[in-house]
Amino acid sequence: MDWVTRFRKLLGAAIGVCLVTTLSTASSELEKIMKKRGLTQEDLLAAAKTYTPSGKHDKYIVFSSGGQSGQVIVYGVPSMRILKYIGVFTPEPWQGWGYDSDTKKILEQGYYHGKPITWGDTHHPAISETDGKYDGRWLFINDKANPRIAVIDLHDFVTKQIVVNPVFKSDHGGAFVTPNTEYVIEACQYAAPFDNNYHPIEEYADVYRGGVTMWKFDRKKGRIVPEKSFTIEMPPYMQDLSDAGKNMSYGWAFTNSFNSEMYTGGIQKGLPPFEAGMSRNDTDYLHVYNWKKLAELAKDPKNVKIINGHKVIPIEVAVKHDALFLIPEPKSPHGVDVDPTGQYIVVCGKLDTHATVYDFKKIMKLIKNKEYVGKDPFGIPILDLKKSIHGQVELGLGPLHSQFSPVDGEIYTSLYVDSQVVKWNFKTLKVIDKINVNYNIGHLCGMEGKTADPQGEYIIALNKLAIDRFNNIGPLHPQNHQLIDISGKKMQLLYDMPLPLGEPHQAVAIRASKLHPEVRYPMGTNPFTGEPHEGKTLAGQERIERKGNHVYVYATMVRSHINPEHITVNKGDKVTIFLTNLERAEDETHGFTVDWYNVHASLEPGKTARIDFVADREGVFPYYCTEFCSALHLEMMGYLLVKDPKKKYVSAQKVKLKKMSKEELMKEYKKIVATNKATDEVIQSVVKFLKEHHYEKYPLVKQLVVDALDQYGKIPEQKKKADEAFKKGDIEKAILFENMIWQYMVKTADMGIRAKDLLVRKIATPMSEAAKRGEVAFKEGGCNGCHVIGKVSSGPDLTGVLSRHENGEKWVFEFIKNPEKFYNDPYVKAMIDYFNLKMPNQNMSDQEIKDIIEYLKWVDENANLF
Ligand code: CUK
Ligand code: CUA
Repeated sequence: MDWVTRFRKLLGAAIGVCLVTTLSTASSELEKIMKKRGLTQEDLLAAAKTYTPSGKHDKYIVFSSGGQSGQVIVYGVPSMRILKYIGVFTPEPWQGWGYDSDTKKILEQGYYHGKPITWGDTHHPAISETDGKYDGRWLFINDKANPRIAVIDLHDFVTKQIVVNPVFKSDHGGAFVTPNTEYVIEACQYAAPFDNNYHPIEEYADVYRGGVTMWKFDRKKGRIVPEKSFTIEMPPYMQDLSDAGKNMSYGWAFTNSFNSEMYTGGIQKGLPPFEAGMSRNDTDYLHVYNWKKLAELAKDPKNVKIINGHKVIPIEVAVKHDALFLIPEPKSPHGVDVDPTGQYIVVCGKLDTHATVYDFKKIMKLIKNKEYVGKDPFGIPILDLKKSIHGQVELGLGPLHSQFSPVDGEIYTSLYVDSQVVKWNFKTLKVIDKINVNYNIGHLCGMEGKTADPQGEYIIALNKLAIDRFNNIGPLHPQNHQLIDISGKKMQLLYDMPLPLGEPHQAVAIRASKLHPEVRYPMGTNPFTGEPHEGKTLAGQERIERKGNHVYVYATMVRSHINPEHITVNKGDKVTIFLTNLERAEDETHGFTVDWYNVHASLEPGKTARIDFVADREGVFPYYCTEFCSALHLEMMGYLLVKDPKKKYVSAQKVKLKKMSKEELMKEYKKIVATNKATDEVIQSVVKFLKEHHYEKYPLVKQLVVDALDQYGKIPEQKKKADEAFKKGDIEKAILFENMIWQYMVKTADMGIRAKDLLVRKIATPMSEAAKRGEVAFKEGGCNGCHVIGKVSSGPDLTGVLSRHENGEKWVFEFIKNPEKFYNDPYVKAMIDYFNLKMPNQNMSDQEIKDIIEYLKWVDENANLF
């Protein structure tokens, strides 16, 4: 009855607390470690600002592009702990992403001209906004290589949609959202013909085009609506990054470019390469366009051309309606960032050492007065650079991207060539501070740093190169995300995080408090529709159905079995397996795979998934759960048996199995029934405790109790089956069902005890620092090997021990210090005889013993809880 004893022990087990040492011992210990590891005071300060103790959570959540992995990386700030890789454009095996039929469908949405694409070049994640502030509901990200945009639901951190751009052949300036997420902006990068035909490079200026696609987002459905989306045609200037105006500049958007030269390369013909021709002019063009007006225009068929089934607003139409303008910008710029008020638009030079600050008010005045300095070859009015700007600031070499802080005018810009972050003021046009980063920073990520409500506190430098920062792991190094504290006057570098998925161009950070993800799905949900899955299967509904040569399996998974456990099909059959995870318990995910068929599904609590394959090979194929979900996880399996209908099989049964006698069976039956009874008593005592102490008042405890009772609720049905079998005289079967009951009890007790521990922590009197240390000493010193608080186990219960002896504290102190001296004391001798064990000398220090006594005092104060 090992388990029952274990639960009894656990029941009384003391609760865990973190290690706290006195300040003086701590500081000498600290000095020792500093010396040994060569740490400075500044290092310690940095550590204190990032280190996040076990169980503590981060203030900010970062969504980083996963670069060429085509995924999104989720991590916390300030801890820089990676929390998740979200499968987006490419298969992600753990999540079953691309290995079950439901997720394959999403990946198929991203097939480019019908071709499966299994990689992506993600650049810019964007969080959905309301009034220019993050609302934490959706995330968007682009794939530059195959112009696509993905929609990720932040209720479950799962990709729900991929759309392919119908006219572009690459994109870069996306995903960016308009202030109420009306549209998701996707700007083209490499100009190409909008149709899918051959056009010689000599026709570049005539046929090749760039542009910006405005993808309409339906917030209620959480999906992009392609029919309501449109593209604004633009000259083949190689549009680059974009940003939407906000507040004052709401309704407008800005996209820069780097090839106003319309240079077409030709290195193989003896011409200078692209890089020379594209950076020839001193200026390129910032595109300024009124998306709000263009969206209205796009509704009228007169104003659009339909290309590849998609609405395109021609340049002439945009110009005619005063909705598209150009302003020169210093050569080959990169980032364009709108400040929180919407008045200032900061463009970084890349090849120019300056940042240029445009003033939206000035731009609007020029537009209102139709004050143009000319037109480009496509007839787009050009505004005067000098008259549009607030000013320019020399920042350093290779300025790329910018982020804002809550301090008025304060802005942080990355310097790629200088490997620095520069803090400056875009209003006063003064540089304030610079910090070196390692090395070659691209984007930088502020906390909500590009919203109308930037939070300041930190900047993350997203460095392209790591060079010497980490252990050498071969020629391909990780990328380096560096956390910088910007709360003080000087920026302080806090932490280096190597990112093994490159190249993560951009990351966005949001306050964790703004995210409200679910921990489970309503039972039988298809996460991609939010509706009950076609294959939703509840307990008792498991079945195998055949329709012609298509076999449908409706299966369930719950700790620790898959139902059904045998699936027999004919070679050549199509097989569909629907799987429902019946768990309600938080984090009880099961995985599912079948040998050889290259399928895998991740089944989070409540989810239903579908798997399809053709049973094209004869044989025996084990299937099993791929998550270590319980102690009997390895037993969570079954067999797919594929037989060839054309073959005759001869029986191979030769092994004679020894049968148990009726008496032996009865003995085993009684034993398991008794175990179940004892376990149930333990469960009932926990339930009693929980009820008496009003567990329902504590949401976290309540959740655990609900999870526990969910397991417990499965017992009556099993009991019925056990009793029926017993009545029929099938004791063997009755034993098996009783065993199943015991499994459910173990799971109930497991969670019930966690609930009780948590509850005790909530209602007990607070522990003094000394008592906390005492508890640690009690556990680490091994006292709890024999003494269980609240229970008699291999040694006496210590509740009340301090009042059991005259001058109790002194007695206990002496006894712990020198137990040997007491072996002949009549009381101690009686104990030794009773337990057949002697209290050993644990060589505790005086301080430790004193702390343990403080702990025992706390135990006595809370004796009613144990
Ligand atoms: S880009 Cu990579 S550093 Cu794609 Cu936003 Cu600038
Ligand atoms: Cu379910 Cu392992």
